[in-house]
Amino acid sequence: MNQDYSNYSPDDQAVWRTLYERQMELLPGRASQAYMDGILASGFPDVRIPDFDRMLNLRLEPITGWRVVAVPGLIGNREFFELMADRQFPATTWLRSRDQLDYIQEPDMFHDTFGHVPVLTNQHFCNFLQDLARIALSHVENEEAIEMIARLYWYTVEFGLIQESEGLRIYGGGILSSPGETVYALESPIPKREPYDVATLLQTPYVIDRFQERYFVIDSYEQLYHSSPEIEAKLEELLVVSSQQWAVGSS
Ligand code: HBI
Ligand code: FE
Repeated sequence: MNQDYSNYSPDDQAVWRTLYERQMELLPGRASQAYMDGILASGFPDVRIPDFDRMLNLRLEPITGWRVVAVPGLIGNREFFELMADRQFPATTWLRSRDQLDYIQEPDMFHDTFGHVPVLTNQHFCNFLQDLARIALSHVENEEAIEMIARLYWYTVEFGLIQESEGLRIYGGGILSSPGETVYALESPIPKREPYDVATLLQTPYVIDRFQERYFVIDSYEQLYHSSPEIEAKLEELLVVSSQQWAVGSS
């Protein structure tokens, strides 16, 4: 599948521009430095819908070797992780409508590209993502394993926070593409904000239809990347425990 750029109507471009300009007002001082650097480096400086091949991939590939590839929408876990193990980030090509500006449940092109792509200019983050995809592929037939990996993915890649020298910042694409949650995630007294912990994340279910109640904070992208071995070990351990419980349960 390819992104057919000529398909975008003037109204699509106008919706994108509204989303882009509103987020670019909010993100300085709230988005991770890696994101703010990545926005420019990955070719977003103007307000048009990004052309995956002519704008994003031309800049992204030389930096971390990653590419954005067009997919029709949510794809199966196997295909999803196979793409990411091959340094290809799946992005939808459809855009939310004007009456969905504030929040949509399924990731659209604004979520996938504006939200996720800029941090793909950070090598440690990319290495973490590729490791996570490889771990997922080695357990891709095990639904419980995939559910635990999806949780860790959710609380990092989608809704992760990072403690930087200037203060608490956002790197999760699900927050960065949502005007409401961008402010809520850093400033609301409601959600809990806890240190990144592999065992906790693998075992913490998540909600998809409202702002998060818990956020997890990393100290650096190196910390994410260096946690890959612990993710693999803890996942294996939890799967053994669960199979033993199952065995006991059914004996
Ligand atoms: N497909 N296109 C797309 N984008 C996603 O973010 C995505 C997906 N399929 C599966 C999925 N995410 C989640 O289940 C992963 O966290 C496993
Ligand atoms: Fe996403």
